[in-house]
Amino acid sequence: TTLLNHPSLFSAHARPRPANSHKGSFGDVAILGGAHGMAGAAVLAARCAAFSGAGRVYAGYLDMPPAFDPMHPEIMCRHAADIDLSRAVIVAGPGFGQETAALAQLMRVLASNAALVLDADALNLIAADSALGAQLAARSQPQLITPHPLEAARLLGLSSAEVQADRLRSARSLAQRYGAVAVLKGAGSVIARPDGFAVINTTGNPALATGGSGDVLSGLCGALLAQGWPAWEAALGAVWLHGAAADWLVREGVGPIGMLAGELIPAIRRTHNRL
Ligand code: NPW
Ligand code: AMP
Ligand code: MG
Repeated sequence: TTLLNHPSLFSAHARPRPANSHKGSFGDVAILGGAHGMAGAAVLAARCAAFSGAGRVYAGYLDMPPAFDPMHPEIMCRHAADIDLSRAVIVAGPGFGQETAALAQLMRVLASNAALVLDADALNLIAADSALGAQLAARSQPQLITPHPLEAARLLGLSSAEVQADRLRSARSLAQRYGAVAVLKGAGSVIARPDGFAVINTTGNPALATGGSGDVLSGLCGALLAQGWPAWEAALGAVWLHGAAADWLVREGVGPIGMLAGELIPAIRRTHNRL
C-alpha cells in the first residue's frame, strides 16, 4: 500500500500564483450546511475554504443566515436555497442536518453540474435512500466523499467495527459504490479511487479528535477543487495538509489537548504556503 508521507505526491498542483491572476482565477466555493444548532460547522468549512485560497466563498445556511461573518466578512452569507449551484464547487454536509429542507438542497446538488464534496449529514441522507446513492454514482463531475467511520458504516450498511476491521477495503468499496474519490477519515485516513487504488495518509494526530475538524477538512477539499486540482490530488492534498497542520500545532504546544478545529485554519494556510 502507498503511504501518503510526503507532499511531492500531490504538490505539483500547489503551484505559485501567476502575477496577473485575479480572484476569478481561483474559483468559487459554496458551503451548504449550518442547520439549526450547527451553524458553526458551515462557518468552519467556509473559513477554511477562504484561508485555503478559494477566490470567493459563499456560506449557504439551512438555518437563518447571519448578515455576515463578523470574524471574516469576506465570506458571503446566504440562504442555502439562494446559492447558484452552477458557479461554484459545492461542499454539502457540514451541519447540514437531515430535515426536509436539507433533503431538498441535497436533491438540488445531486442534479447540478457542480464538482462536489459531500460530508456528514449529506452522506447520512444518502445512506438512508438508495436512489440518492445511485444518483450520486451516475454523476460524471469530480466528486469527493469524506465519511468518518460511522458515516462510512451507514453508507455501506455495516457496523463501524466492521468498517474499521478493514479500512482499505471499506474505502475502496465506498469509492466504487458511489463513483467518487472516498476519504475514510480517522487515524491513518484512507483515500481511495473507484478503480481500487488507495493510499494511507501519515499526517495527523489525536489533536484532531475534536468537534469541527472534519468540517474544516471539507472546506479545504472544496478550495483545492476550486483552484483546479483534480479530484484525486485534491483529496490527497487536503488530507495531508490538514494532518500536517495539526502536527505543527502539536509541536507548538497548541495540542494534543484542547486544540480547537478553528485553530487548524490559519495553520493549514501556513503549511500550504510553505509547501
Ligand atoms: P462512537 O461514539 O464510537 O460510537 P455522528 P457527528 C463515530 C455537525 N457538527 N473512529 C463515533 O461513534 C456535523 O457536520 C457540527 C471511530 C462518534 O461518536 C454533522 O452535520 C459542529 N469512530 C453533525 O454535526 C461541530 C468514529 O461517529 C460518531 C470516528 C453530526 O456529526 C461537530 C459521531 O458521528 C460536528 O462536526 C473515528 N475516527 N469518528 C458545529 N460546531 O456546528 C467518528 N466516529 O453521530 O454522525 O455525529 O460526526 O458529530
Ligand atoms: P469528523 O469526525 O468529521 O469531525 O472528522 C475528524 C477529522 O479528524 C478527520 O479528518 C479525521 O481523520 C481526523 N482525526 C480524528 N481523530 C484522529 C486521530 N486519532 N488521528 C488522526 N486524525 C484524526
Ligand atoms: Mg464530521
